[in-house]
Amino acid sequence: MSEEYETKVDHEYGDSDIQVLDGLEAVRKRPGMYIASTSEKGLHHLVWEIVDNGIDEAMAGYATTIKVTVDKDNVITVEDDGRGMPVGTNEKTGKSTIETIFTVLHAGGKFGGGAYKVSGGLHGVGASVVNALSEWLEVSVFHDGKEYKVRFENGGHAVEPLKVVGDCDKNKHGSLVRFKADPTIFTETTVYNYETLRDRLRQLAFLNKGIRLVFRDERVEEEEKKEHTFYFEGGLKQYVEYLNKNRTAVHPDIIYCEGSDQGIECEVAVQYNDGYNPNVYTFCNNINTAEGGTHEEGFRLALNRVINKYARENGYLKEKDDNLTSDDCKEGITAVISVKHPDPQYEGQTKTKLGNTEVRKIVSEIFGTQLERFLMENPDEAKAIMDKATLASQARMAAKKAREMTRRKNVLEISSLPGKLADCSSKDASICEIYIVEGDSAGGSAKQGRDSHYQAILPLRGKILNVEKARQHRAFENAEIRSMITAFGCGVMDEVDTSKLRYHKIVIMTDADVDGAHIRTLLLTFFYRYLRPIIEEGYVYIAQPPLYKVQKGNAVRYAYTDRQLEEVKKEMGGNLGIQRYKGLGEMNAEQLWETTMDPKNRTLIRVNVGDAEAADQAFSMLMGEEVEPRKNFIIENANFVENLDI
Ligand code: TSJ
Repeated sequence: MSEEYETKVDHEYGDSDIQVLDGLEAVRKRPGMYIASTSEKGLHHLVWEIVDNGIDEAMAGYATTIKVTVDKDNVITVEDDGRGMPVGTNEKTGKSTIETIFTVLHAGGKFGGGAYKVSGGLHGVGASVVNALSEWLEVSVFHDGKEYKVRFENGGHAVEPLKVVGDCDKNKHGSLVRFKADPTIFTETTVYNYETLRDRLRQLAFLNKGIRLVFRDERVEEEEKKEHTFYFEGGLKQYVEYLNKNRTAVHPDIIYCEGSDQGIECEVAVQYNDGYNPNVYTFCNNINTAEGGTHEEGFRLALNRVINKYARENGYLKEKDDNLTSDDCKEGITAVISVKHPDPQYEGQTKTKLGNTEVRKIVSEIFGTQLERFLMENPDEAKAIMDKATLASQARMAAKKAREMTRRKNVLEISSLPGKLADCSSKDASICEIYIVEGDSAGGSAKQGRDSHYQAILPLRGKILNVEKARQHRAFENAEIRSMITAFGCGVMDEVDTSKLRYHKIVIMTDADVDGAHIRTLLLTFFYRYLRPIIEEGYVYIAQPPLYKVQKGNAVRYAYTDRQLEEVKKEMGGNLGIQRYKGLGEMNAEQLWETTMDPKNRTLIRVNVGDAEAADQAFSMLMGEEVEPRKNFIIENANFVENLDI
């Protein structure tokens, strides 16, 4: 611990107080340099920064349980049952080790005794950053029947040195951190999101088998929702089971393997379902590597190699047949790959792509060997997988033939814009908007009402294809889908390049009824599956047309919710004419502009899918066949989109 500290701290000043002040003040001045942002996301970052330390202690084998509690006033408590942070004095600072860790930037970067510092990963900013950004923070250590405690206030300064504050059970041991995020830094919100905390803690439990994570939210009234314990002895195996719970598996047993090589741990779980899309989630040191990387490549290589080998040796592929492609092997797969690496290198646009080259071979060998054994030992399951991949291959080849025969251009090669598109005149994508409008009549009003300088309109006819239930070639044959891809201009699938996007706002504008909601979901599903970066990078919005028009004489007001209607009614007094809009088509061009398209008045909702797993769960539920979970989803997760006034 103190060695770590020595290598990191700059000794030039000699006066450690000044360094402390400088360090923490720098964090408070420019929080964006240390945490992702000061938005809701950054707020949750504080929790993960602290929780990671407890996970490290558990991964090192010293703690079994980590408990996270949110109080009514959004104070966070994180507690583990590990060894307890060292209560000694740090030689260099003359202060307690704990005070040093919480006040010196980077001093706590390598906490815990394990080989893998999850806190040294993507967001390893250290406990001192959390302290700097808290109104106050308290640390307790339970050890040898005593509670040691120190409290920080006022920009992260210890109120008094660490001291024994009382006795505790002599068998109790562990560390506890309690803090309140500083509302002058987190100006957007200091309210934690129940689902965000619960879902990430569940995910951490899946990723670290045998570690118990307890989530308690005192803000929740219902006792059964208040506390959740996540504990999975089966780890990733149970994760895949969870991910497939709303899907139909094509083989009962989950393929599960683990191993380690050169100090790198590797764990993989796989199960195929009857859908067409692959769902592959990869992690390094508990961090979701959304851009994939060498672990994902190793997995893909092994999957291809082993499936093709088995298919040839067991007569699923004849001598004359081509090999199954990577896409064939992945159709309908749900897979989670998790590696733990002592020195991860992250690359890519969002630094979520694992770069360590040795990982490719390690994952490929560990997974390949065990997949091969699984197929040999489970011929029934192997048959289900072979049938799945060979069918995918046949469908792919039939589609290719059909394309060649009609000489239809590949969707990626189409250059001319779709005829139905009323484009805008500006070519500056950063100000351009495209409205995807349901129906020709609403499309007509939108075309008339828009500001054609920067607003383009693309009317869609009827319902668009449910891509969750269709193979790729069917999607590319669909006229509505083709016109969206060409209009957006950013490519599709693996080739999406958002720098080529022609509009920085893609606005879905549908009726405020059940059909409208369905079309919206179909569109979002298509974006999610084929154009995911446009959602991830925040280019997709939902327009909010008014539900009511309230009139009194010449005065007209619009209401977007039932509550707003009540407010407007109160404000305007008696003798009102109230019209309920059933669809966009009932508004004339001017009204549509005023209420829904004019940046001065409109409310746009930015689509925010959080992490890929949550989004995928949402889509598979919304679009799947199981009705019950779908109902629950719609009731529980109204926060799938976030409100944004623009
Ligand atoms: F609980 C918690 F998550 F809030 C949290 C736990 C927060 C923080 C900032 C740290 C910890 C934490 C640290 N839990 N356990 C430890 N372990 C140590 O600091 C520790 C204990 C003993 C030894 C040793 O070598 O004897 C070494 C270390 C690093």
